[in-house]
Amino acid sequence: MKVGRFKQWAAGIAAMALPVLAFAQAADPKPWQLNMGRGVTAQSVNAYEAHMLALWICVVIGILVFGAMAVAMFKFRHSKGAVPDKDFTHSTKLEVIWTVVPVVLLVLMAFPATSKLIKMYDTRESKMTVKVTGFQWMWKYEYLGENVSFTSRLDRKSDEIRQSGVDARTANRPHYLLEVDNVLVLPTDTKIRFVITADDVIHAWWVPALGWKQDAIPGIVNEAWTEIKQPGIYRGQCAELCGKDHGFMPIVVKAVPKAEFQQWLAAEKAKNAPAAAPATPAAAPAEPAPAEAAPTEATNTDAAAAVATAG
Ligand SMILES: [Cu+2]
Repeated sequence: MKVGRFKQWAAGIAAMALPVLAFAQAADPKPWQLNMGRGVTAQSVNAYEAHMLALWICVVIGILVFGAMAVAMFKFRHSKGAVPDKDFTHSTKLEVIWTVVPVVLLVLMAFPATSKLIKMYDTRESKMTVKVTGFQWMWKYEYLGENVSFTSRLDRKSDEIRQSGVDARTANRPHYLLEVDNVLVLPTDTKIRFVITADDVIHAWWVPALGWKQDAIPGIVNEAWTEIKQPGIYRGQCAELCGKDHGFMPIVVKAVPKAEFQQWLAAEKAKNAPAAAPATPAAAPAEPAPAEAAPTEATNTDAAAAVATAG
């Protein structure tokens, strides 16, 4: 009987602990993911480690407190002949302990958290700057000093599905509402500074795999930085309730090795520099030529220009 009950408890505790133990999360959040993701930047790993430190401290405190409660409830109960101590009022020693221990724990957690936060806001020695501007309801990206800029908005297919009224789960769109027409291409292993603002209302630029979110506020320029360690596609969303289409201004970052980024940038510059004016309205849907430089996402400026002129 006793063993059976212990097994039940053990199974329950194991079930609660399992999601916590599932550390190695992928870069992008997954449906039903319970723990925070590790991300792909030093900052996201810092945040993850601070979170895990606090989590494990909470787990230990939880076990001690609930364990003490369980012992008190099961061992010292009326049916076992326990008699309440009617003279007990307080214990100075205990009160000192349960004041000092939490203070010490908080101070211990504050030291690593503060040094991580200071690093997070240090944008010095960045190698390039991207200006991010939030609009209702899209993002504009400018590679400062490079003469490359474009807008990035919800992909047409997601937009069609959401406006068609069909159940999106039946529409077979893998990254429904998390796909854009023009992705933000960034180099890996490069400290990139972001200056972030907005044109109309407050938005917030958030890609979980990068480890931070930053408000985009009209009239104010906020700063952030990133250094992406591994190539890949990382998705995010506007994280500030910014109007009726707040849920439809996703962010897609494509991190590529430095050399590939330079090729992409050169191709973008070449597109922007000569004779950009007459080509824009009709060029977007057809776009035959520029496929060789960066096969997947080479459509950036054409579509961007079309979007810019349309909206
Ligand atoms: Cu927004």
